[in-house]
Amino acid sequence: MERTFLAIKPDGVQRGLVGEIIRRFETKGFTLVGLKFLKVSRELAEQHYDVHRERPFFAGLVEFITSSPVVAMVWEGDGVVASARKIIGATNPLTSEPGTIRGDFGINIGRNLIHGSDAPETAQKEIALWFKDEELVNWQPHLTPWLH
Ligand code: FUP
Repeated sequence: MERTFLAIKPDGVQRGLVGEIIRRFETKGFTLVGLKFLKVSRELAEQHYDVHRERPFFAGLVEFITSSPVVAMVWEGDGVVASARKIIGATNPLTSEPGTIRGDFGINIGRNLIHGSDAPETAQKEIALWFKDEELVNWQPHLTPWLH
């Protein structure tokens, strides 16, 4: 079953949007298999955003993501990587559609509330970076037959 990595960023936590954001994935029908609340180390932040290392916004991005706690999660379900990206919305909240998390709650590209893996291969790397195997729970909700 496909899995994706999602992280509610410091702005989402500070603004009290943790419940609202989790609700959207839960009510869609995806399954939560990993969840933790943590202050991100500089090392983890730099590894997570390694592809952006040469970009002008890299230092500010690392500063921001390490500034205050985040909620790191792994969600499971058919097509969850692409579907979660749709639920999250476009990178710049000013252009993301209303109805998406960023479209409903954000205005600033540097404060866009949540991260979601952009492809299944990236998801696997990010899950391995943020979670140990034993922190992930293999289970199926009893509701699953009603969703398929
Ligand atoms: P996304 O996959 O939608 O989170 O977006 P990217 O991987 O392209 O960017 C990662 C993070 O870098 C964004 F969430 C916000 C930040 N960013 C900026 O601050 N400025 C930019 O011009 C682009 C991205």
